[in-house]
Amino acid sequence: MSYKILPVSILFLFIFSSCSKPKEPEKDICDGVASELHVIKIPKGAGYKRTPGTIWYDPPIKEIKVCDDVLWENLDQMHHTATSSNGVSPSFGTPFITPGAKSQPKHFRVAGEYLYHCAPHPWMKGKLIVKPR
Ligand SMILES: [Cu+2]
Repeated sequence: MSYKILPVSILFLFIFSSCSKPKEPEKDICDGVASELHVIKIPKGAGYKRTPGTIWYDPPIKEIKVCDDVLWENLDQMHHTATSSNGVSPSFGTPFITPGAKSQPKHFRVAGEYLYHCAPHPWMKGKLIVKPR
């Protein structure tokens, strides 16, 4: 009797072992990439000045590359954020950055233009341009 069961069980073992083979982990597009960390400063007094042309984020337009990180440093005496504007995808946002503090780095993996502003002071505007590598 076992001579009939053995080939069948071997067949099942074969099928199951080929099914449950662990998949190769997907390679992260940023693995091995020499990415950079960029710092954008929020100048002192930025929150009060609504006039166009004011530098709210320094630099106001920052060019980076895919896989780079950006953090914001708040040199002002008010709380600020860097929050992606409507329609920006993928969206991003920092929590409130307290005076003198830095945000956690944000990681950018998709090329494109990212307009952002400060949530409590929407006249404060900045732009990131993420270039492909
Ligand atoms: Cu603000």
